[in-house]
Amino acid sequence: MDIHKTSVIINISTGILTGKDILCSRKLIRDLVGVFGNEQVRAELPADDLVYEVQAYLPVDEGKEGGLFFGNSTVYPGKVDKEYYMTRGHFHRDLNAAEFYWCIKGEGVLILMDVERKVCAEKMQPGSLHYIPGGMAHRVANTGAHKLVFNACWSSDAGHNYQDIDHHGFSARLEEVAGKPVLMP
Ligand code: S6P
Ligand code: ZN
Repeated sequence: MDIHKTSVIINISTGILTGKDILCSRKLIRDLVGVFGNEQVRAELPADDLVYEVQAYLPVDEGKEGGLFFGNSTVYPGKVDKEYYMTRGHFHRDLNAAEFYWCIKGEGVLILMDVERKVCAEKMQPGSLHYIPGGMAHRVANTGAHKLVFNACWSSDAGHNYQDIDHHGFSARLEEVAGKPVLMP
């Protein structure tokens, strides 16, 4: 019997995925209208500044029950006014669907918000493992001077609800105050 190579390789030092089935997406400053608190400052930043990019390995169809998806996200260092560069954030469409994040490189903060809009946050550093329970919106801010890289694993039928965050945002923002990250209501 043949022993096959896998079609996807993860570089365990960098978190980067390689293989023909990897999807890539990027969010530039121009794509993030309304995401940061100070929209005027965002609009004045270079439009092609890269805020974050995501590699995704989706081995089964989206929506399939029982399958898993894998992602590698990189959030670049930067700020919009006092607010750190961060991901848009989302709830899963299935509020029962949890997710794991783990940090590979850099430093940051995972911001979580429940459906009552109560926010909490966890520090991300290489090796930190984060269990995101179902029903918690999640977003990641890079609080360091270098790239923040983290991997993720979530269920293929979790789905994504971006609308809620697009319309109402999170009830707290992560800002730099006296050189330190502070969650501001
Ligand atoms: C997917 C998982 C991550 C994010 C990625 C970008 O469930 O949480 O792969 O998609 O970090 O964040 P966002 O909020 O733009 O999807
Ligand atoms: Zn998610």
